Amino acid sequence: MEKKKIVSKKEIVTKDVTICDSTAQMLEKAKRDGVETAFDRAANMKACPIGANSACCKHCSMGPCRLNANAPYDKVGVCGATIDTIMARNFARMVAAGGSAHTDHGMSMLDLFREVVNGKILDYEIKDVQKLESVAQEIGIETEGRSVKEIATDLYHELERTYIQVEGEIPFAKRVPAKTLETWRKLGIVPRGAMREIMELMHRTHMGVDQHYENITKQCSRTALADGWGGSMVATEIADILFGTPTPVAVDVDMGVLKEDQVNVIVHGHEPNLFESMLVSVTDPMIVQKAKDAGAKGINLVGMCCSGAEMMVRHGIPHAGNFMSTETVLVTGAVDAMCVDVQCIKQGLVAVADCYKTPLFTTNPRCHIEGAEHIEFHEHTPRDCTDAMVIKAIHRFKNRTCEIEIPKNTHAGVHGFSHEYINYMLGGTFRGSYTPLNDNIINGRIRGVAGVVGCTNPRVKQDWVHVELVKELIKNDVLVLQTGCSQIALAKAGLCTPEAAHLAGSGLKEVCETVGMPPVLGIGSCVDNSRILIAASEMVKTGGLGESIADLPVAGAAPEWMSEKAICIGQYFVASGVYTVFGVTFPIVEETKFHRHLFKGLEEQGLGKWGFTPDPYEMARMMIAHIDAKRKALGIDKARERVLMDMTDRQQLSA
Ligand code: NFS
Ligand code: SF4
Repeated sequence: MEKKKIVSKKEIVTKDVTICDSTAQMLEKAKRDGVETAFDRAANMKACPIGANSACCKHCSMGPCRLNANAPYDKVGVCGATIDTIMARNFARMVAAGGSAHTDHGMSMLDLFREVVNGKILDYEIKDVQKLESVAQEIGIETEGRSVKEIATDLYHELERTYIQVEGEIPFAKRVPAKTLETWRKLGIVPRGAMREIMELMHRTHMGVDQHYENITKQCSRTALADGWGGSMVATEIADILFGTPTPVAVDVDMGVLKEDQVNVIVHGHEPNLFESMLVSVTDPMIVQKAKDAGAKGINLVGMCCSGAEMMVRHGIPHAGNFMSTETVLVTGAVDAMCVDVQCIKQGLVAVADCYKTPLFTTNPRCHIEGAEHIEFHEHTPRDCTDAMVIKAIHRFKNRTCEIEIPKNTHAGVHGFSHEYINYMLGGTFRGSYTPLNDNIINGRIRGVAGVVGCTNPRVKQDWVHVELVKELIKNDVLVLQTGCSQIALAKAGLCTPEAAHLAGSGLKEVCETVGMPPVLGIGSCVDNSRILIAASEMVKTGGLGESIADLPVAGAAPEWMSEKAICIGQYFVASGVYTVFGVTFPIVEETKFHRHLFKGLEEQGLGKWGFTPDPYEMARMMIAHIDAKRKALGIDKARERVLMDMTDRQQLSA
């Protein structure tokens, strides 16, 4: 293996940067091998404090203008823009970029769906007809006595509006609880098509256009909602229709899923079409034979990041790790190919892959990386790309030269709790229902529901904030729903098993044991956060917990966020009515008008609000306090006291 010179000066202490044993082990090996990762770079790259506050503007060449937290509040840019305008514009552009990523992903799914329905793509098919029909019915498409093709054609045209519609409300606005929708209408933030909203947001944040932070925030919400209830939701629903709706499945997570005697192929990224085709390639008997001829026992397909999470919940494909483990997994030397598509792909992968002679393939026309080999993926002929990558992986296996060290850690867990399954699991009859969930919230066994989601980030100890936060929440009877890299963090900590119920408070524990479910329900990828929105809507519609999403005893968190997508997700949860707390850092100066607007003003308008703390225990406290306040407003706070008293009484009796 070729040594690369480390340019970084400050050495990292592995136990300080991650609680993932495998990642730590590989960071030690990386040190020995002279390989640098984002952990090293984070230690040696001081974050710019002005940028961290979004207090700089480079929207025109009269600047760039730098204001900062310590400058007088009335200091303005050359054009006169205030710090509130500058922060709001920067924040808005994060929402626009993040929303674009999800909606473009959703649009790719819709393109694929159209070509499948037209019969132009034959390698994919509609796998879940029941889901097709239920989604169609929900948005007013007649299904009775009609063929799959007719329904699918109508559904395609209807969902296309999510992106290109110039006027009117997006189709999934029909899923929004009436009172929440009424608030959006009053504020003028019901999304039209995503393309229009993103375009308008970019226009309004241009130099010399929208210069009122409140008005910018409105378009921010509208754009974010076009993602949550639009782009992301379409991505999820179409993926379910084409590839199947997830149901609970036992899966192994962590780097121990790599196998020394097999050809290891990792798919990392976001869009499931590539991964689905790869699944077919690695099970093709002719290709498997080629692997055996090369001396391998077989081909081992493994996922990472969000596409990994999607394949894990849908097909039980093992998952090797989250965002901050994508470089370190290559340090094992055991990866024979890493195949990526879009989003969260660190450019740093190229250098690490190069050190271990692991081929790194880009596949999407939107994402080339200098130094990586590009084999373009075409949905009309998907196998051309995925077969070629596997063949190259087999070649690499045969010619492995570097030392291989695979951390021996795997964690079995149950994942794949789609909102449909939660319905069924708790309903327990032919007809699923959210009534038992609502009942358990009303009677206080479950205090509330939290969505804990999002990235990992080398600015904080990997996985630690996620794990500590979730442990606190379940200990306090808060049921946790999870997606993305956060879900992988908790899976590695062993919390995605029914046995983890013993870590839950007495009420939640009782529910988990009765149903046989973990206290932490893994749902899938980041676009699958839309499933959490749907679950929240169902809770409102089921009754007893208020009239809008803002009334529910729920809260959200992205404790180790890093991407613009995360900001967009946060904003769509907030605009939907959810208190959403972020960790790491928050890109806004405190005690400014814009900060007050996000953290308080939006709630006064009937939406949710933002919160921030890097500390997991404080985060849990803030979320639980919010849940308790909502319980009180609903008049169900007393019920919980009774349940807890019952519990103590019972314990006293049995003592
Ligand atoms: Ni979502 Fe962050 Fe990326 Fe997925 Fe992971 S880093 S915002 S969780 S892989 S998108
Ligand atoms: Fe400076 Fe205004 Fe130009 Fe921004 S838009 S760089 S604040 S002059």
